[in-house]
Parts: sequence; C-alpha cells; structure tokens
Amino acid sequence: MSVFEAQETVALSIDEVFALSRRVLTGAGLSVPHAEAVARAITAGERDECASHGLYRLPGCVMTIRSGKLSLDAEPVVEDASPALVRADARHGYSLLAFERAAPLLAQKAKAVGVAALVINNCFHFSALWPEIEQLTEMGVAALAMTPSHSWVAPAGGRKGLLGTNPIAFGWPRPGPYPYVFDFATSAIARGDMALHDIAGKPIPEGWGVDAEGRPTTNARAALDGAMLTFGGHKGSALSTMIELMAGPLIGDLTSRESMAFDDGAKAAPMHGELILAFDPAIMGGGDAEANAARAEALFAAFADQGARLPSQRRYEARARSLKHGVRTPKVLYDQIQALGF
Ligand code: NDP
Ligand code: PYC
Repeated sequence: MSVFEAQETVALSIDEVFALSRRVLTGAGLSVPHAEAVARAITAGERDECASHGLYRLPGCVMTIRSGKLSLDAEPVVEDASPALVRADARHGYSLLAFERAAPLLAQKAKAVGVAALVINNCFHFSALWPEIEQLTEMGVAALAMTPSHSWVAPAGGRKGLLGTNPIAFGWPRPGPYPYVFDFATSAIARGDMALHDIAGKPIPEGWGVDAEGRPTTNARAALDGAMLTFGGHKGSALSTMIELMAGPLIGDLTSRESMAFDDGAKAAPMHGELILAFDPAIMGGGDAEANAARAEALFAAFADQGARLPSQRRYEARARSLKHGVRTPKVLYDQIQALGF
C-alpha cells in the first residue's frame, strides 16, 4: 500500500512519465543519452509502482546535476578486460548508460565461459537494480547485482551510519515475459522509502532506524537524521558488509563511507562502483538445460501451492495495470517536480 494512500494524485500515461523525466533531466543540463537512460529507469520504477525509485528521484537527480560533481555527458569506456570480465568506466557519469553499453558483452561472455562479471567503476548511482537484472534475464542468463551507497546505515550492534543501504538483486530467466527477480536493500527499507514516509508524514515501524542520539525511533525524519538499521540484525549487517567489499575494494572502487566523504555535503547521489555477475544455465547445468529449467519451474509452482507469492509478482501486476491505465503520482511530488522549472 502506498504511503500516499488517500492523498491527491495526478494521472499520467507511461509516455508522459518518460517525457517529463527526459525534459527535466535535459533541461537541467544532462546529455541526451544519459537523460534517456535515467528517464527509462525512472519510468520503469513509476510504472511498476516502486515509488522510491520512480518520479520521486527527479529532484534528487537535479540536485546531483547541480552539485558539479557529476559528469553530464561522460562517454562510458567499455573494456573487454579478460575472457570472463567486462570493465566499464562510467567516468563520473550516471551508472545506467555504462550498464546499457556493457551488458550485451557481459551476457556474451557468460554464454561463452559459463560465468562472467561486469565491473562498473566511477559511477553516480541512484537506481533500483531490477531493471538491469531484467535486461540480463531477457538475454537468457541468470544474474546477481550489488552496489554500495552512502554510509547511512549502522552495523548490527552500532548506532552510527557506516554501511550503505546496499541493494542486492538476483534474476533467473523463465519461459514467458516474467523472470524470477528479487531486489532489496540490506537496510530494513530503502532510504527512498524512508524519505517518502517523511514527506507523507507517516510513522515508520520500529526497527527501521535510530535517532541522532542512537535511540529507537518511529519518526522517519529522526531516523534519516540519525542512522538506518539493517534488515535481519547481524545477518543483514554481514550481507551489507559483503556488498561493501565485493562492489568496493574488490573492484577497486569506493565503500559507502568513502562515497559519503567524496560527496562532502553536496547531497548528490552516491558515487562508487557496481558489480554484476552473469551465469549461463546451459553451461553451468552440465548439459540438460531443459530438465534443470523444469525443476526450477516446479520449485516456483510449489510457492503458489501454499499461497505464497514470488518476489516481483506485485511489480508485474502493477506493470500490467500501469500499461493499461497509466499511473497516479502523488500531487505533492508532481508539484515539486514542476517547481524545478523545466
Ligand atoms: P522491498 O522491501 O519493497 O522489496 C524487496 C523485494 O522483496 C522485492 O523484490 C519485492 O517484490 C519482494 N517482496 C516484498 N514483499 C514480498 C512478499 N510478501 N513475498 C515475496 N516477495 C516479496 O524493497 P527495498 O525497500 O528493500 O528496496 C527497494 C528498491 O530500492 C530496490 O529496487 C533496490 O534496488 C532499491 N535500492 C537502490 C539503492 C541504490 O543504491 N541504488 C539502495 C537501496 C535500495 P515486489 O516488488 O513484487 O513486492
Ligand atoms: O533508496 O536507499 C536508497 C537509495 C540509495 C541510493 C539510491 N537509492
């Protein structure tokens, strides 16, 4: 359920969401290739009713553009680094164009050797990971992606921001248009969702954050100003730390703490790296790809047998609805975007 339930909304078609995003981003100075890559990600978020990574992100993108830290027109440099490694230097541009340019080579390598990695370096990153995972499953590979953010999250047992909200996403290709995909922050909730609670004036559940003095709080603003907490206590904390390492020092890029230091109060999107792994089920499965895929399908079917749902099912249902009827965006956010003046 949206935190903006019962509040005034504005109706937009999917094409209007894309056009609005593109207009704001190019108006703020972003080059057309970057603006269109960012607008596609924002439109996908709005379409799938993932409010924390939809139109809500536009004002933050404008703040990032105005920070002077983002390269507005960087051409990503894609390097065929080894038989199983693609390296894409985003050159301080947004991550999304670098991903789009490098993803086909990643899938090609996975299909040649079984498993391959894409390392994206020096990228500003604000987006959900599932659009990237879906692009890879469409190419027939299973995929795992992870990235740090800014150090807003306390480790288990601590009370001060050190780790990022560090998302991890996985996808498994399936027959038909809908792959198995999960994508979640390793904080109890994405920071974007916490901010939406603040904007809507809604309390947050206990366990999402602590205030600046380290006391548990149900006030979203207090938790944003204090520290967020990981999901699952020490387990989420360890998973988040793994993401710091794998998508940080392992790939020669910044941790969330270092990203925050780079930001130096500018309030731009985090700047660091991203790691994406791709696996070819035909090579990894040792021959009988069809039988292996059927066993995966049997596993998925057993969820429904007991009334459970697969991750992304809500998203796919929202997508079908939005493609038919368009979306309804909270007026308070729409007005904020219009006030940007583009
Ligand atoms: P949620 O907790 O909303 O959802 C996490 C995942 O769990 C989704 O795949 C969701 O599928 C699934 N899910 C939720 N409820 C159920 C259920 N009852 N049964 C089965 N599956 C379920 O996400 P978060 O707040 O943790 O993260 C939101 C987004 O924020 C992510 O897309 C993430 O990439 C992004 N993010 C990006 C960051 C960045 O640095 N770029 C940092 C942090 C987060 P469904 O959508 O269908 O409900
Ligand atoms: O929602 O936590 C978040 C987030 C951080 C960077 C982009 N999204």
